[in-house]
Amino acid sequence: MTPKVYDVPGDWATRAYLDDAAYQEMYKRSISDPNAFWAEQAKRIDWFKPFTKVKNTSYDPHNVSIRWFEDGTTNVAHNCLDRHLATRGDQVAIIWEGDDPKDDRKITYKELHAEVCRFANVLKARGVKKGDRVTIYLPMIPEAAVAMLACARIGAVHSIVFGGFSPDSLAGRIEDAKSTVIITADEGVRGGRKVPLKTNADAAATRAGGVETMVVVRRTGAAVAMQAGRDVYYDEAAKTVSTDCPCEEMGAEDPLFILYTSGSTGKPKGVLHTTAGYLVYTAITHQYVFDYHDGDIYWCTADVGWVTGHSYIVYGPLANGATTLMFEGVPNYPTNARFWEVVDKHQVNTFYTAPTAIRALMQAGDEPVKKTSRKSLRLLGSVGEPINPEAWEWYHRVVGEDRCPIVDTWWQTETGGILITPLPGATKLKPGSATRPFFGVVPQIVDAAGNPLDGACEGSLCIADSWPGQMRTVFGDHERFVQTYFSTYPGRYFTGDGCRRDEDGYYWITGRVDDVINVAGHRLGTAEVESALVAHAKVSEAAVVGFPHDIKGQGIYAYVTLMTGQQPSEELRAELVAWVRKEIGPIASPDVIQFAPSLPKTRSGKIMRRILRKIAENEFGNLGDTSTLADPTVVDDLVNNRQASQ
Ligand code: 6R9
Repeated sequence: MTPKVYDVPGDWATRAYLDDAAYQEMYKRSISDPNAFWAEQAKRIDWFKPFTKVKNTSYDPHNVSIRWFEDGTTNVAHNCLDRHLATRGDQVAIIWEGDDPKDDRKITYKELHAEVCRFANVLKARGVKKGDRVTIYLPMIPEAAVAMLACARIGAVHSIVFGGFSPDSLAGRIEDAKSTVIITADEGVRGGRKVPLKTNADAAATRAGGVETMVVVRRTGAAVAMQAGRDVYYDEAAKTVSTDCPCEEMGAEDPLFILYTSGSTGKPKGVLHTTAGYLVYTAITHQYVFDYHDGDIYWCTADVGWVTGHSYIVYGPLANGATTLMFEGVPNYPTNARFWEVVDKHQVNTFYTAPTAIRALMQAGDEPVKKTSRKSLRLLGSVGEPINPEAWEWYHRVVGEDRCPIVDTWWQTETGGILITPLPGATKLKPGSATRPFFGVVPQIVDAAGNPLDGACEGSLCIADSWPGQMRTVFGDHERFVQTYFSTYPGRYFTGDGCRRDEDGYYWITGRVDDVINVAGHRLGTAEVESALVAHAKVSEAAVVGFPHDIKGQGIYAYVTLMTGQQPSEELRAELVAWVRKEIGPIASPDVIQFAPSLPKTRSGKIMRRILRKIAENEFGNLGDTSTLADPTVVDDLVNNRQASQ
C-alpha cells in the first residue's frame, strides 16, 4: 500500500525559513563541510572566549571521544537569559499553566533572570560550586526551570529525576551521581492528586546517604518534616540572598547535565551532556523544526524529568528568546478537552506532544476537541515513540483541521536534540514517518553484520558521524558508553532502534531492537522490571517483554516463576504489580503477569525472549525455531496458560 503524502500547505511555503530546495542545499553543506557549517551556526550563541577548533570527534571504539568548540567558553544561563534582557526583558519567557485550570502565571525574561540569580545564590550559600552534581526532583512548576538555569549559571551539573519515580529509583540516581544536594517540593499536583515528593526525597536520602542539603520549594504548603541543618525552604532562603549572581565561565565541554535513561542491561545510565554543542544544537533544531519566529507561543507538553523537557521546554526555546509554556497537569484533567482549552487560553501556535497522549485523546472521541477553537494552532509535533498512521491522521484532521503540518521528530536522550524530522515548510509528510535527517546528521541503516545498506532497505539505525548535541559519555563509566553505543557496529553510533528507508529516502522508525521497551513514550529496560520482580520474596525468576498496547504503544508483560511452595493467585498478582510500582514507579507497573512454572531457556541457560514476545503478542502460530530449547514442552505450557488467561 502506498502511503498518503501530504504536501507543504501554501501558507507554510511562504512563511517558513526553508523550502525544500533550501533544506537540500543546507543539508548538503552541513555534511560536506561540518566544520564550516557548525562554526557558522555557533554564532547563534554568545561566547565569552571564541573557539578556534570546531569538531574534534572520534568513533574509533578504542578511543571514542567527542568534543565540539572545545577551546571556547560560554555560559548556558547567560545565553538563555542575560543576553535577552536588553531586547526582550519584558517579554514573557514562561507561561505556567497549573494542574487546576484556575492556576496560571506569566514570567518575563527579566523576572526569570532575577529568580535564577536568586536560586543560584541560595545554592552558592549552601556551598554548591562548579562541577557539583545537584539532583532535582520537582513537579512541573517554574522553579524546575529556575533550578536548572541556576545550576547552569554557577556551573553545577543538574540531574533531574522525574517526579513519578520511587524513592528507590531516586536513591540510585543520587548515589550514582554522587550528589549531595537535592532540590524538591513539599508536594506535586497532577490530575487533582498530590504526590508526596518531600517524603519520597527523605526516604531516598536515607537510602542513598551523603545528602547534605535539601532545598524545598513550597508548592501546596503541606506540612512536611524538615531536618534541621539539612533542609531549607526555598522561599525563606531566597529572602536572604541578592539577585546579583555573575555567570561562571564554562568551557564548551564542561558538563551541563546528567540525565538517567534505561538501556537493555543493568541500571539506568547517566547520560552526560556538555555546554556549548548541546546549546547550539537545541537552539538550531528548535528554530528550524518548529519554524520558530519571534512572538510565537510554543508549547511542549513533556515533563522536565525527560530529555524532551530539557531540550524543548527549557534550553532550546529560551536560547531562542521564545515564550515557552510549561504545563503542570495531565491531558485528561479535569476533562479530555484540557489540552485544547489551554491552547485557546494562551493562543498557542506550536503544540508538541507524544503519541500516547494523542491515542488516549483519540479514544475519547472528537467532541472534546471540536468544542474548542484551536484557531491559533499552526504546527503540531510528535515525539517519544513511533506514531501509528491512524493516530497521525486523527491528530492532523481533528486537532489540526487539516491545516497544520505534523513534525514527527525522532531522537533520544543520548542525541540531545532532534535528528530525524520533517521541516514544516520543506518536507512533504507521510503519516508514520519521521522523514529526513536534520542538518549534520548522517543516518545509516546496517544489516546484522554491520554492512551499511543502500537505497530502500531495513535494518538497524546507526549515525555515521557526530553532531554537536551528542552525549559525551556515561557519567563515571566511559567504558559503558563505548560498549553500549560504539561496539555493536564499530565506527558508528548505534541507536538501538530498527528502521526502514523507503524509495524516497524517508526514514520509518520501527521500534527498539534491544531489550528496551517504550511504555507511553517512557523508556524502560526489561532488566530493570525483572530485577524489581525477583527482589520480591515469593518470586524466583522473571522475564519481561513488551507487547502492543492500544494507548501506551507498548505494555509490560511479565512472566513470573514463583518460589517452590508459593501458589499463583489474583491477590499475588496484584501484590506484584504494587511491588513494582513501589520499587521503580507507576510507569513500570506490569500490565499482564503470567505465572509460569518455568521459562523457555536455551541449553546454556539463556531465556529466549523472542518466544516470550510472540506469546505476549498472541502470535502462537509463529513461534519460530524452538529446537534449541533445553525443554521445548515449556512453551506449550506457556501458550496454554496465555490462552486460558484471555
Ligand atoms: C526524545 C525521546 C528514545 C527512543 C528512541 C525511539 C523512540 C522517540 C520517536 C521514537 C519513533 C519517533 N522514539 N521519538 N520512535 N518515532 N518520533 O523520546 O528520548 O526517552 O531517550 O527515547 O524513543 O525508540 O530510541 P528517549
